[in-house]
Amino acid sequence: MIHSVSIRPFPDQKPGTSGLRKKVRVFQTPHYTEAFIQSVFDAEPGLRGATLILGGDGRYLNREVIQVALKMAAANGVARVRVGRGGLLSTPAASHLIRISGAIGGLILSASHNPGGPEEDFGVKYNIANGGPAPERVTDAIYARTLAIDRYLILEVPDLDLDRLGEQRLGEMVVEVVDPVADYAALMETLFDFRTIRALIASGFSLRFDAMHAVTGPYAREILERRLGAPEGSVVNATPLPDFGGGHPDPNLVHAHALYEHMMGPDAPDFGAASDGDGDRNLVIGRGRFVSPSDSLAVLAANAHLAPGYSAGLKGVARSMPTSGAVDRVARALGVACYETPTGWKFFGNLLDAGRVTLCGEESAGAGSDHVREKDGLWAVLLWLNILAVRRQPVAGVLDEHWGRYGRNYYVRHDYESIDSAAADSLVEALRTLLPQLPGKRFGPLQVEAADEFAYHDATDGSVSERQGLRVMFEGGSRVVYRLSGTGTSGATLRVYIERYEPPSGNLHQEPAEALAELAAAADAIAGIAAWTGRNAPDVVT
Ligand code: VG1
Ligand code: CO
Repeated sequence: MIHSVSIRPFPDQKPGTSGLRKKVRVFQTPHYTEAFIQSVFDAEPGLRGATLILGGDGRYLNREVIQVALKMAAANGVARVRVGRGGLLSTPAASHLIRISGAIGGLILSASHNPGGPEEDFGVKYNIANGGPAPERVTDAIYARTLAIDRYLILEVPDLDLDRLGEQRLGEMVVEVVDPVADYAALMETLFDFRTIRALIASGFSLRFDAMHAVTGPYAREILERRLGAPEGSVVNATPLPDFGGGHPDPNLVHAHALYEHMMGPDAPDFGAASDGDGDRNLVIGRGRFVSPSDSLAVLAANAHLAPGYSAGLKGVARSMPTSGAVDRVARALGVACYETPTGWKFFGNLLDAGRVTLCGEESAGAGSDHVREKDGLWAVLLWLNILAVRRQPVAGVLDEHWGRYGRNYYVRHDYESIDSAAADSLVEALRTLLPQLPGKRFGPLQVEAADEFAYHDATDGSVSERQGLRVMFEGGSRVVYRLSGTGTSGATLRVYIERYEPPSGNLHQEPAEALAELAAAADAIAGIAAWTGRNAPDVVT
């Protein structure tokens, strides 16, 4: 029995950097979740009769919203939904399933690195038929629909059994519960030389993968432990929990601190890695050596040809604007194009679809390739392992050689979290006004060369995305970038990205905080961070 439920629109359902993210309590407001899902369905013209992919990162509310989405999909004429067992699918696995199923798209229930639980965050992302996050043209249409919606459609039926593999019916619609790991693991086997990685591990190479109680646990156990032979227990925090064990599943030096400590300690394994809530990010730490995500992207680009899936070389690379220029130097050496896009994976999709780039990445610990249309945490870990297995060098050695050839882009990101939204907007507005006056000004020993606001012109479809970050470039190639986060759920988060290049002949082994101290001081002086936010130090430094 299809019910049409009358509702009034919610004014706050504008998707951010990566879908709609709100407190669980907000999603629990009567009809709130349904209103957003119906808006997605209404904005997708090809939905009726199509296949849809559905899954989430297992956080609090995941199972409930999966049931709602299934009943709404049935009421909206979807022919088939492929849903991960237990309602689980990592973001890259969902992207892959969309592509191999010929699906019209997929709903991914995740707030990624944001914490989970009844008082924490939930999120809904929509990915389109290429497997990638909905581009702005689609998220704009979804948002417009949320402002006008007056009803949603839902089938009145009992809940489905999400834990039984195979097909069930929901009205006219077929629901297929699939193994969330199988297709993804098979894809990884086509890209990487599992035999060589297995031999490396068999020779005593040790690793630790911290799944942070999030969705990647089952994937990492299947691939790293079962297929590649890492001893049981190499994957820690491997069971997805609704509240991620109380932590933030954000793979950085702050929230993955336990892994960092372990990797710097006397019993460190050769290789350490962590992933985020929905499995699309990766953090890589060698024994005694942290790899900044921007450096990781550059190393992967420089060495990708060592893995079978990339032996033909790279067509090009892309990075988000705030990501360091380390990968640009590799692209130059390889003689391939390097694109600079706004923050968020949705901007890479067109470049990947057009065959212009093979590899992409972000400073926030996201890297990926044209194998799916999302960033992919385990993929990056496997590419690292494949590279190490071929080169038979420790992570630190690979990084030292890389810097010795390309130089080092010292890099740090300062996050000021949960600041007052009005103060954050004022800071940005004031800085925007100041930009034209900055060139020529001195801040300590640093002289500003140029300053602008980044706008992206998509070379494949001509679309333009304005206001994607404020940039201040200094003489000598250093820079500071400011932007407001689009994934937070309370107040505003100011991100300040700080970068300085050191040539191969320079000092390549400074502490980043030291190497960037003058720039960080300039970053504060230019934007008046302390004055606007009342904060004297960032909350999170990564
Ligand atoms: C953050 C990161 C960005 C990433 C986005 C989604 O966005 O900075 O690089 O693409 O999260 O990643 P923002 O707007 O807060 O800076 V995920 O793993 O949360 O889906
Ligand atoms: Co994520």
